[in-house]
Amino acid sequence: MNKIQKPGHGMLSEPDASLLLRDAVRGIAQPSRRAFLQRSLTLGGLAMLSGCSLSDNAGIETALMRVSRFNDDVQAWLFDPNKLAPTYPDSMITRPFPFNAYYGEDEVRTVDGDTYRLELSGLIADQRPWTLSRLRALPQTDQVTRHICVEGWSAIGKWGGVRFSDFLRRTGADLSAKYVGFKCADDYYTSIDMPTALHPQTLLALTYDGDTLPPRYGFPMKLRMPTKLGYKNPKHIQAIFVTNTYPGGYWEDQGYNWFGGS
Ligand SMILES: Nc1nc2c(c(=O)[nH]1)N[C@H]1C(S)=C(S)[C@@H](COP(=O)(O)O)O[C@H]1N2
Ligand SMILES: [Mo]
Repeated sequence: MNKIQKPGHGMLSEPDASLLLRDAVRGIAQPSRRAFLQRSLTLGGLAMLSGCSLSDNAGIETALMRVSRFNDDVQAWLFDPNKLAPTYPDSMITRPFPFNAYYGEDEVRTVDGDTYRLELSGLIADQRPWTLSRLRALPQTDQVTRHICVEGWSAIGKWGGVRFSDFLRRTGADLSAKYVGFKCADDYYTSIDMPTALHPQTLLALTYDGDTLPPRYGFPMKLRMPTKLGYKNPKHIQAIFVTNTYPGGYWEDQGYNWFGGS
């Protein structure tokens, strides 16, 4: 792929890879499938599934890429959207938490919080735009979860904000619709399935590690889903829409699989 490799966090160490495989397997609902994967999804199993040599970090990275490109049906079968992703103690938070985007950190978008309005469209009854203060006035929750990027790194972080299911219900979104799409302040966009949108760990995140979400992590707001790979988690969200027409995404339209389950 044509993403620029940023120094510092491009590679995954072997214990890190084992950890995220263990987490992924724990997230699988059906005991028989879980047992099968617990046997096969070791680093050796990953090598087998992906056909990659895992003798070095570059190999692990390529293997994770290939596994993430499993077609959507296979991923939907492997990753149950009703299951909770693992959470971690604050002491395990990765510091500093890595930055990633399709551009470098010197080009991070700055959004003016005072004039910011979240736009809603599509199959949503109440489409009044939201100010940041109205979003902050909604009930908030936080969680420490692992973010996994297909570029081959993972990191644990703490995000706080509004449960997305609460937000969708409050705005009268059609919860029987297929997709929720996101448009961002940069040129990024992505979309998710409704079951993932309604997952209890899917947050409209307004804070990172207890403070206002900094620009590099997506100020004023990002969608945080521990059940999806990094590229499915849009930062700098400007507009949200609910639709039955497949909306695609920035990386998805370049060949990344749409389901992107982790
Ligand atoms: N708006 C926007 N959101 C984005 C991206 C982006 O380029 N623009 N990159 C995605 C990818 S690939 C990753 S891994 C995460 C990185 O989030 P972080 O900077 O909080 O680590 O953001 C995701 N969301
Ligand atoms: Mo990513």
